[in-house]
Amino acid sequence: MMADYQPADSGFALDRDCKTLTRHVLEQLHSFGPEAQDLSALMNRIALAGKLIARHLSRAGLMESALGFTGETNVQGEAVKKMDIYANDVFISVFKQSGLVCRLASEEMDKPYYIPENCPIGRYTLLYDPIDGSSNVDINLNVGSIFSIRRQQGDDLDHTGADLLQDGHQQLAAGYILYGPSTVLVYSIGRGVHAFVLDPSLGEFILATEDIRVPSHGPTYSVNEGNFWQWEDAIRDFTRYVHRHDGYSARYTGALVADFHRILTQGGVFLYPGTTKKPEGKLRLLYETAPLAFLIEQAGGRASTGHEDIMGVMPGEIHQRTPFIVGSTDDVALVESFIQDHSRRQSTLLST
Ligand code: AHM
Ligand code: MG
Repeated sequence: MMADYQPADSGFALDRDCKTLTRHVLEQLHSFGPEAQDLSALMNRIALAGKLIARHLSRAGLMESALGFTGETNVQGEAVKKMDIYANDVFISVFKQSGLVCRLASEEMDKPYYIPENCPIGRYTLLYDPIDGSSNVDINLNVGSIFSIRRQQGDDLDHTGADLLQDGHQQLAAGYILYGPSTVLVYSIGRGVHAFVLDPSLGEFILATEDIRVPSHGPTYSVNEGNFWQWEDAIRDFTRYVHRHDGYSARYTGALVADFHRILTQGGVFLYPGTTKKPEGKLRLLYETAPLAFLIEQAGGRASTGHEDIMGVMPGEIHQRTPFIVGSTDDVALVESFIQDHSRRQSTLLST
């Protein structure tokens, strides 16, 4: 009689249990029902966009017309890079044939982009920042893509996306893709935060870390100190505090996704506060700060404007910006304590 087959414990065996993104999403939802199938298909499409963008980035220095500026400015008045447009269009084209998403909204487009053929069935909206940290693109440093999925509420007949003016709790899922030494996809559907690494030889995102928890305190503070004299006193006092206390290190890459990834995995705090030129800061609520707030809360951390939780902020318009303080609970609380102290002192001064 033949013995039962035993897989060899050798070079032929898999390095690890190769759990793909699709399988992970379905397992998370404990269901093969329509919503679970939709979310899994949505994540699959986002992964495809990530692979296409990663491939383009890896060869950009060898291609004509992949790097540099287009000469246009976007709705925010920022100079647009060719890579911003490439990545924006990649997301549109992968969702065009999906039947899942009726519209996409990104910081590169004035108004949401409609895919009319999907609208009768596709009741989801994808909000995204196609290339976050685009100043890094031309010098071969880290960049990312940020995404968030919301259910479409109503018909949005005038196509302005007015139903998107709701707080971060309306997000069904959020995440980012970090284009670094390896391409990493981090996502949450409200059941923890999970990281996948792209195995280029398989063309698949494979589970690397499940249920990431951000430490309650970490050594990193991440902020553009070039803006020091444009900040309010409270933020200046916070940075003076970390300069004078042992155990803090400054790390700032110029790409939010990269800086956030460090904080998510090792703890600490990232800040982009308001400045005299931009009192609401630089980062956009719907495409950047609300998705990352969703993730950090799922990982046990916090995201705040300094006065309220980011998840509770109601946007007044789709491209609204917010000050952003995100990371470990203790470190976010420390920044907030400086802001609250200053507010208290100001109101005492005003009342005397
Ligand atoms: P972008 O999405 O247009 O690239 O802008 C967002 C980026 C973030 O990735 C980063 O944290 C920040 O802008 C850097 O801005 P600054 O150069 O003002 O520090
Ligand atoms: Mg951008």
